[in-house]
Formats: sequence, C-alpha cells, structure tokens
Amino acid sequence: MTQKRFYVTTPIYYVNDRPHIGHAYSSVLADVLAGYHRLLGIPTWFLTGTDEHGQKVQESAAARGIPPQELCDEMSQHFRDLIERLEVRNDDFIRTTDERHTSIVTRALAKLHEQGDIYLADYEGWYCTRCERYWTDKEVDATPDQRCPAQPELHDVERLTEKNYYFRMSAYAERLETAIRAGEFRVEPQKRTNEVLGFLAQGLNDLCLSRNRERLDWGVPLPFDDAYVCYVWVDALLNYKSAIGYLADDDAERARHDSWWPVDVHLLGKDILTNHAVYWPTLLLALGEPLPRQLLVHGWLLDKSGRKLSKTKAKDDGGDTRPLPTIERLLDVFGPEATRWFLSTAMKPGDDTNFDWDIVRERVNADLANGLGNTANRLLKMAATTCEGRYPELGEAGERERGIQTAAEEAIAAVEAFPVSLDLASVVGAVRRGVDAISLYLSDERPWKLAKDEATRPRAAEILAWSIEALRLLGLAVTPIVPRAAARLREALGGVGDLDFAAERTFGTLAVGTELGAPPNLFPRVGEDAIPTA
Ligand code: ME8
Repeated sequence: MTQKRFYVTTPIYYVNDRPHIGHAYSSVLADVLAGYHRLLGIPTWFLTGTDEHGQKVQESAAARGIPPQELCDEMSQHFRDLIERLEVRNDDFIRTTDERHTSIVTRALAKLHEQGDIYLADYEGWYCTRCERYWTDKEVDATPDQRCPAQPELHDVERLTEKNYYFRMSAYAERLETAIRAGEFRVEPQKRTNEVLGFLAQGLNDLCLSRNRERLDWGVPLPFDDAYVCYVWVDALLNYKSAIGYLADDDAERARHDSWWPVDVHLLGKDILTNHAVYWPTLLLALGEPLPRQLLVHGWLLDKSGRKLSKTKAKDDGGDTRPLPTIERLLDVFGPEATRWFLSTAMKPGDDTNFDWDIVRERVNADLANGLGNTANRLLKMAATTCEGRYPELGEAGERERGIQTAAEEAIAAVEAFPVSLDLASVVGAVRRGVDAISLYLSDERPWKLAKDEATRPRAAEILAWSIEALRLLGLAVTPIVPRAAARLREALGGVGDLDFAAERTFGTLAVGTELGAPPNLFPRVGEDAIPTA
C-alpha cells in the first residue's frame, strides 16, 4: 500500500520549564518517522510546538514574578533551540498562544456549545484557598488526613461546589470503542489499545472543560461565558488541527487542512495516553471530524535507578537528574548525529528504558564509529591504493557476493516497508547485519593481501566493489537517522545533487570509474573519558 501523504505530530511541550531528554526523544523519533517518508518521496508534514496555557505555566510565571507570556516566549525558544541542535526538520512549530490557534479553539468551543455538546453543571472538588486551586480526590486521598497535597502540614482543603462547563464526552464512548475495535483508530502498541479499552469499560464521565477565571486566567476564554477559560487539554489537543488550517477563514487554509487530516501518526509518551485516546477522539467525533489513523505510544526514558527523567523529579532530587544538563551533556559528548542514533534506537516500542551513559557510549561506538564509520574508512582507504580511488567493476557474483548484495537489499526493503510497518528496529537491525556481512566478507577474502600481487589485484578490486556498493545502500537506509553522515558518505561514493532514493536504491547502479572520496571519518569514537562521572 502506498500512502499518498504522511502527517505526524509530537506532543506540544509544556513551557513551565526547560526541555529535557524525554522531549528530545519524542522530537527525534517523530523526525525520523517523517524522514523515512520523505526519503521515499511521500509528501510529509511534521508538526511540533509548545503548550503554553494552564495552571502550571501560570504558577511558574508567578514564581518568577514575570507575566506568563514572557515565560512562554522564553521557554518556547528553548524548545526551538533544542530541536535545532538535534537537527530536527519540523515543517511547523505551533504555540498555543498564537492567534492562529486561539481563534480556532474559540470557534471549536462555540460549535460544540451551539450543537448542545457543552452544558453547565455543578462541579464539586477539594479546594485549597492558600494554593488557590482544586485538587483531585486521588491527590487529596494520597495525603495523611486529606490535606493539601502541596503543603500537607500547613494547608487545609475544603469541599467546594461551583458551576462549570462540561463536554458531553460520555455520549461518544460507544462510537469511540467501535472505532478502536474496527481498527479505524489504532492505538499502538497493542497493550495500549487494551489499556484504553479497559478504561472505556469502566464507563466514561463527561469532561469538565472550564476553569473559573478568578483562579486561572491564563487560558482561552470560553466564547459563551467570559467568566471561564478553557481547560488546557482541550485547548492543547486542538493544536493538531489549528496548525494545518482547521476552521480557518481562508479557503486555501481550509483546503490545506483537508489535505492533511486525518493525521497519520500522533506520537506521544504513555503519560498522556488517556488525553489522546479518549478526550481527543471524542472531541473529534463531536466536531464531526475523522479520527486520527494512529497513536504511537512510547515508553519513558528512566534514569539509571529507574526514575522518570522529568521536570518534577529534577526538582525533587535536588538537581542531579536535572533534565537540561542531561540532554545538553548528551549533545556535548556525542554530537547531534550519535545522539539521534541513540534516541532512535534506544527503546523497544512502548517499553521504558534506563538511561546509562556507558550503554549509550557502547552502542554508538559499536554501530557508528566501529560499524558504519570504520567500514567506510577501510573501504575508501583500500580503494585509494588498490584502484586509484575509482569505483571498480563488480565482476562475477559468487555465493559470498550474492550474500552481501542480499544483506544490503534487505536494509532497503525494510526502508520501503517503513510507511506500513513504522518499524525502525527492522531498519536498524538490517543495517547492522549488512555492516557485519561486509566486515565478515572482508576478513575472509582479505582484499588487502590480494592487492599486493599484480595477478590478484583485480580480484581485490572486485571485492571492494561489492563491499562499497553494499555500503552505499546501507548509507541510504540510515539517512533519516543520521542525515549529515549519510550525506557525507553518499558524496564520498560519488553522489551528487539531491538524493533520489528511487534512482539510487538499486544494487549495482554505481557507475564504474566513479571517483571515490577520501576516508570520510563519519563518526568519531567516544572515549571513556568523555563520559561525565557525576
Ligand atoms: O504532557 N521519556 O507536555 P510535557 C520519554 N503539554 N518521553 C518523555 C519523557 C521521558 N522521561 N518525559 C517527557 C505535556 N516525555 C502536554 C502535551 S499534547 C496536546 C500536550 C515526552 O512537556 C513524551 O512524549 O509534559 C511525553 O508524552 C511528553 O514529552 C510530555 O511533555
């Protein structure tokens, strides 16, 4: 099945603090998903951005004594800087304080209200007057004697009732379940589908979508009642559509929306599964919009002792897992390419992974410096001395040669299967096997020995030809993960102009006599001493 186009998103990140390695993980993974589609010539749209309204942002701004918008501008820029450093190629960056977004939230809310999907009712909950906020039953129950979760020793909570607006979420539960069971709305991996179905089986309440402005002012005002702002999640989820022109005035913008929606993949962490698998699709059903094709739910990067790397943890732990130094240090030590490689290959889909400097170092050294990088250097060095730096003829294929060819073609096949499989591990696995196959072929055939004797030098050249051609295909296969190194390798193997995957993906098409470059040193080895000890 060929897809006509591919629209992928990351969560939009909260700006109450600076970005950390978990954000980098989602952004790089989405970039790689987008990159494989682009490589195959599939029109692709990759959206990321920042989530700027709500309690957390209001509180962080108040704590710093600055207006919320100032905090948003500053923090949002940190997220942009991070993805730039990671060489992520997003097509758009949405901010929920953008007018292009808030105007659409207003319209969507008005539509839901007009059609009777939003109603006013009493809300009852635990309220802390000192913190000026509501807490959930669960949060309060977790404290001794039902006190304020923020300051249990000092603050009481009281049971308060106030009017709030609700979204008739329960009315859409059945249709959502049918869509999930029919595979119309996929939640991957399968265990997350089960989780969502289990959640739905408990029965769905309606969703409180308003916040009283006396307590929380930093949000989009409800168009039908100015005393309230919109609950941050309803506001935030709509970014996936506002950014592509949903409900826009302009015809061309609306046509743009229709050309990308439904989204192919919402990538997200397991922490925000319910919001994406229940709130969002029920809102879409109410709005009469097609559901996302797929949620791809990943696990968490945990620190070495198994704790989630997060903003809150960083504070709780007095700073030793501070998020920013971790991603910055990762980038300082490994550079963007090896960092991208690690993040893309770090996790089994859906599982959590413990972050460990030594494991990252071993992985990137094995795959990149010793694997692809060393193979490229060896082959180009030998080509320089054996065949004057020009690509030689392949000659007859024996069993070994066919094996090399197959290994490389398997990597290409995994790339071509990617739009359906979204299976990065199969691409990376095939590339690793390809590199190993070349390495084994070289150590068995010893072209460097054969090159010493005039009579056997042509055979040495053939061995190099097979190996170089296989390496060329492996380089194509990793382009979306390590674009810079892949481009340098392609150049060293005579590639010019823009990459044309369809034209270059076939084994045996590198022209005899092509001038080959010098050993490109694609990936430096990272020594033990480069690893931070703290
Ligand atoms: O939840 N490991 O924003 P957020 C892996 N604004 N991924 C991680 C991670 C970790 N330790 N920590 C965070 C929000 N992430 C909302 C989203 S969307 C309409 C609104 C990643 O800043 C992961 O993708 O808390 C997670 O879902 C997301 O960052 C949460 O980012």
